[in-house]
Amino acid sequence: MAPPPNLVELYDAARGGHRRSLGRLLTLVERGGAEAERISELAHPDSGRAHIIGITGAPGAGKSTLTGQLVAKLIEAGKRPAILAVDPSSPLTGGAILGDRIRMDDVVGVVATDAAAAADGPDRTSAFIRSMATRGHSGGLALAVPLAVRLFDAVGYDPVIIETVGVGQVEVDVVGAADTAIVVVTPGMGDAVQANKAGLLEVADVFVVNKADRPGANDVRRDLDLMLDLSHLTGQEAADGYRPPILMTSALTGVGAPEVLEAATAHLDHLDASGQRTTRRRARIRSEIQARMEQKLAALTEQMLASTDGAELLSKAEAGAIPPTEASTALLQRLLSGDHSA
Ligand SMILES: Nc1nc2c(ncn2[C@@H]2O[C@H](COP(=O)(O)OP(=O)(O)OP(=O)(O)O)[C@@H](O)[C@H]2O)c(=O)[nH]1
Ligand SMILES: [Mg+2]
Repeated sequence: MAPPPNLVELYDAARGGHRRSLGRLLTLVERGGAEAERISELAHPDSGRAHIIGITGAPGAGKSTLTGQLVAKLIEAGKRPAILAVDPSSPLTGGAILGDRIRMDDVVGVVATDAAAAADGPDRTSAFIRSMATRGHSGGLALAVPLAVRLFDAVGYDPVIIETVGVGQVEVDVVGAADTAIVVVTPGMGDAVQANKAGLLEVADVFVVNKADRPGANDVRRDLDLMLDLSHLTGQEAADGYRPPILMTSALTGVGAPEVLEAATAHLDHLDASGQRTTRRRARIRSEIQARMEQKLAALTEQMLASTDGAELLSKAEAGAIPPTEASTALLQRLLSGDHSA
């Protein structure tokens, strides 16, 4: 076995701009467990600065293409963005990540992810693009994404952009927990209505109607505007009167991308001015703690059921000698008293 990586050295190197070290840390973050927790401790004092931007929308809406354009503009502006592309880990879409990378790299040009990572030297000028698979762990995404974001932030990337497909609660939550949530819709197929159904309307801070080069883009814009009017009427719009802007883009050519960045920055200014940036950060911390506790409790439950005591109570209940309620209460009591090792 290879010796365990020295996390302090890796972290210091990553802070110094060493891409490969950051890549190794991210792999450990993705894996979870004690090393991920140690990385969390190391990153803690240095994080809390970056603008966290979530980008979501239906499959194929152009999220990656748009992200590539945003990244190119950010680099031009002297920024150092990190991109976390969350792969829903479905066998159907698993192959899309490579495509994502290629498309982003096409736009970003020299910022080739793996090539730059392999170049091994310090790098303080380009973007870091990482895709993260969730590997079927329902809790994996909820734990690894927030830690990866904190790590990017701690080693000096800003903004940190998270791309997720807007299907499924966890994905929507991840983006909703960002400082600025960008929801991408496209012309056709009642996309605005779909976004509404997926719960994306409520989390959106900025709307992007991408593929504006296609017919129907103005219809989507109007639909979104109407829905925002309605949510205003029903009291859903934020009490501070912030209304998410609706921007038109054509990500293939980059038309509209600078305006998206301006809107994201304006939204961050609004959060700072209204004190809501703190509120969002608190909500993120709370939900990460909750996710971590739930995951540990689930693991302890498994451990308890596999223990001698657990197996005994389990087989009693299975044989009908005691009801499942009694078995679960007894096991929980033992778990909470810390007695789950046997
Ligand atoms: N016409 C047109 N096509 C676009 C535009 N933006 C993206 N596309 C195309 O739409 C397809 C999907 O783009 P992606 O950027 O991969 O979309 P995505 O939302 O990241 O897709 P997933 O990550 O697979 O959900 C690609 O073929 C793009 O070239 C646009 O503004 N106009
Ligand atoms: Mg994509």
